[in-house]
Amino acid sequence: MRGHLITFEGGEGAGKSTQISRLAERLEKDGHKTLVTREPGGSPGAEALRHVVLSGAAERFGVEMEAVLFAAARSDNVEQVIKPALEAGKTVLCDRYIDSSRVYQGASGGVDMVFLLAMEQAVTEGARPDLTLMFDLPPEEGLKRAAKVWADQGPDRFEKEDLVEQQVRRDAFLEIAELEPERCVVIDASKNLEDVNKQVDAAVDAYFGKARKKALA
Ligand code: Z5A
Repeated sequence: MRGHLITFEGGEGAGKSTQISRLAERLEKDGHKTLVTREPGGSPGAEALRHVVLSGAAERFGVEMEAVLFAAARSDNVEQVIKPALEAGKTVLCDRYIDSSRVYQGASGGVDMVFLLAMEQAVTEGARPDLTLMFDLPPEEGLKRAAKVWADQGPDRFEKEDLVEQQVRRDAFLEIAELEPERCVVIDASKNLEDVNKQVDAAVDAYFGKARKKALA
């Protein structure tokens, strides 16, 4: 029995991490064995690469090199963490995944999409997202929220970029959601916490409802 892979995508400060923790708690209470992971990172090998890509240490080697490093980190997380959890029937909640590469390295970084999708296909074999929640928020608001978090550690390599770049990314996430409506649900992340909780719960409940029907058919 394969478990379920739910990914959380969107711009900075959109509330993905907040919602993942809350949803994980709720799903556990409902009896789902749940595993939370993140990208870049998740497995020990991928966490080692996280520092390299987010510190900007690889920036001078070019966007293709960064794209390959993100894919290498994903490959390790998929093999060491995500696939074993799915094979054990767990629900995996992943903070960023393939759409972040398509958006940050592809739409905004300019890396060739054919190259990116080939790497994506190679490293996610058997671990394609079943449901993707796209957290949509005007970049100005996302940066305001994220700035509170940066007070401690400062912005990372990608958070330093300007609002025009952030808007390109917002549009690119929304375009993916439009092109792949069977797996993507857009969450209006500008709403208050209670409202966002409700949107996330509704999307996840609808997904599990459909999955149950499919399993019985
Ligand atoms: N990246 C890439 O380029 N290619 C890839 O393939 C992958 C990633 C996988 C990872 O960043 C970076 O890597 C990311 C893209 C790149 N860079 N950027 N930018 P990360 O993991 O360090 O951080 P992040 O994913 O961008 O998350 P974030 O900035 O921490 O935001 P968040 O998780 O979406 O938000 P949050 O931490 O839950 O909330 C932010 C604040 O807002 C916090 O104070 C909350 O209490 C508050 N909040 C949350 N919800 C609300 C609502 N509804 N109202 C008001 N305030 C709220």
